Amino acid sequence: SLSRIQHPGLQAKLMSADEAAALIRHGDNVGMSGFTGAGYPKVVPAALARHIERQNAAGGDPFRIGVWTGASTAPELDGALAKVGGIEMRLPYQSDPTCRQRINAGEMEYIDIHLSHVAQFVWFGFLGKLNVAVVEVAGILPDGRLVPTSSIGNNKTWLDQADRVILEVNHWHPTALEGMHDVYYGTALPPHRKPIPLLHPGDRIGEAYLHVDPSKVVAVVETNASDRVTPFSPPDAVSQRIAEHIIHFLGHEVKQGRLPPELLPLQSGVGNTANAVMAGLNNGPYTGLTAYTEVLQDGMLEMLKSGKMAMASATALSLSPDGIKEFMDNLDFYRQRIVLRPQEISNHPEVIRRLGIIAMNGMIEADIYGHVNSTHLMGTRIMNGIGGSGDFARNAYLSIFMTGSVAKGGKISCIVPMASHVDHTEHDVQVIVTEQGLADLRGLAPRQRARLIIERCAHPDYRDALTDYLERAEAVARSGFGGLHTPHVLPEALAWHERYERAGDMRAG
Ligand code: 0RQ
Repeated sequence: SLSRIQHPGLQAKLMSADEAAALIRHGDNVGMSGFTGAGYPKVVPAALARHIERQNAAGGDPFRIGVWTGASTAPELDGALAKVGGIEMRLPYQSDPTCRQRINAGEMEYIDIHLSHVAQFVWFGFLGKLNVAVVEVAGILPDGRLVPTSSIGNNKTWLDQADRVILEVNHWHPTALEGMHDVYYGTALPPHRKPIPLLHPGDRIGEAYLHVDPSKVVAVVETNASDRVTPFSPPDAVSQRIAEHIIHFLGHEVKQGRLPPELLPLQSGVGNTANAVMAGLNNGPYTGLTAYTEVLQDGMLEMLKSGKMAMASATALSLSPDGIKEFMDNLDFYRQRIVLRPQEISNHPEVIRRLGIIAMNGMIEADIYGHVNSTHLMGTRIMNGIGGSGDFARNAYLSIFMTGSVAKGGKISCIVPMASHVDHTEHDVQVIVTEQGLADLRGLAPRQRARLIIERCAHPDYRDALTDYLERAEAVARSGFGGLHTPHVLPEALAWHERYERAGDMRAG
């Protein structure tokens, strides 16, 4: 087989992961490839972690770096570096248990950033200098252009902005990926920006390859290792009910003439619930569907396969082992139906607003007025991050948030008097869905929203307590303390969370 490294100058830079990792220094900001477990470097981060561990064991100076990515990666990257205390600052999204634990223990800093903002924040210089890029690619062409992998994320920006570049060429990625990507190089800085010429989810507006200045490449490492693959559990009863409510609602919108029969491009978040909604749509009456999303999971792959979905745009694939096999076995089919783009385009507010996306994202909790918390448990502990949910929710045609009505076996209500952290304000949340039902909040004022959310979405165990809270809040306002627009009993607004932290149960007793 042809070598995957066809540029002679870059072939001359082949070395081991350990040698490459030794080129990263304490204090460097390192831009790594990787998005939801796809296309992250597989061996250099682990080699760096071993190096840091040895240095720590020898009692040397602390060695810590900034780790910037597309989104979440895998245990070999986030897990390995967090475990040895090697991360000073992490951004913009993570979902690794060790990372999470370190961040919440105050041992590691983390900035949670809208995924569409990251590239431009780096171009603007808002985040400081990017010193190193560690980017996984599927191959290097004779002229030095790079064949992207199962994700693009922020790779274009890392390769442009870093002083030193380390490439991991992973033989596991099929060469037939070539041609699936669309890397838009027309981004400029304000005040010189022009409209992004993307009018349909399938439009190709850029190039199939990433560019790098070969003189910046300090190392090339070869690997042959799989992306992180997580099997999906079959949809549980709660996810299935949520999916049914959403599908019923979309059907109603079509009947009312507010959605075309083929709907509008779908964005779907990560996880089992999102996957269940896709499975539901795949069994539904719709054809000619499209997706303009950031992560493409198994559910969408099945819709492409069945022909219900005509095409899908994303920045990363996040497939189960079965999904990967299906994808690899039928790459010629999927290459004509999937476009992978940089995340500043997959999540671009301009494009999302223009296309009119139906956004469907998971949440941790919502309050009675419709403010949504996607990121923090009990207001203080980070779970993952806002990811792209804000990019889509604010700019979507329809913004839907979903969760089970309770968590931890009923000890937590996911509908609360006041959200303990707000990622999406009432202004960006049009529909809330739980297995109990769906609240369509469009055109409703705060107290009307509250009554509908309690009636439709709250679990029966918590419904009376929420109604009681709302009524007492109204009484407090009527007695002269506060307003009736968005009434609260302020000293009680977060009492449910406080009770859970103290007693392990939000229910009074
Ligand atoms: O914890 O596993 O320890 O029991 O939170 O809950 O129900 O499995 O939810 O997997 O759908 O994730 C918001 C985290 C939901 C996700 C979030 C506990 C619960 C469980 C997970 P355990 P579920 P999901 C595109 C869009 C932000 C990013 C985003 C997310 C765990 O959807 O990260 O939308 N979203 N990106 O027990 C305390 C509550 C709780 C709670 C659930 N109210 N209080 N704990 N849990 N509700 C993708 C990207 O941007 C990359």
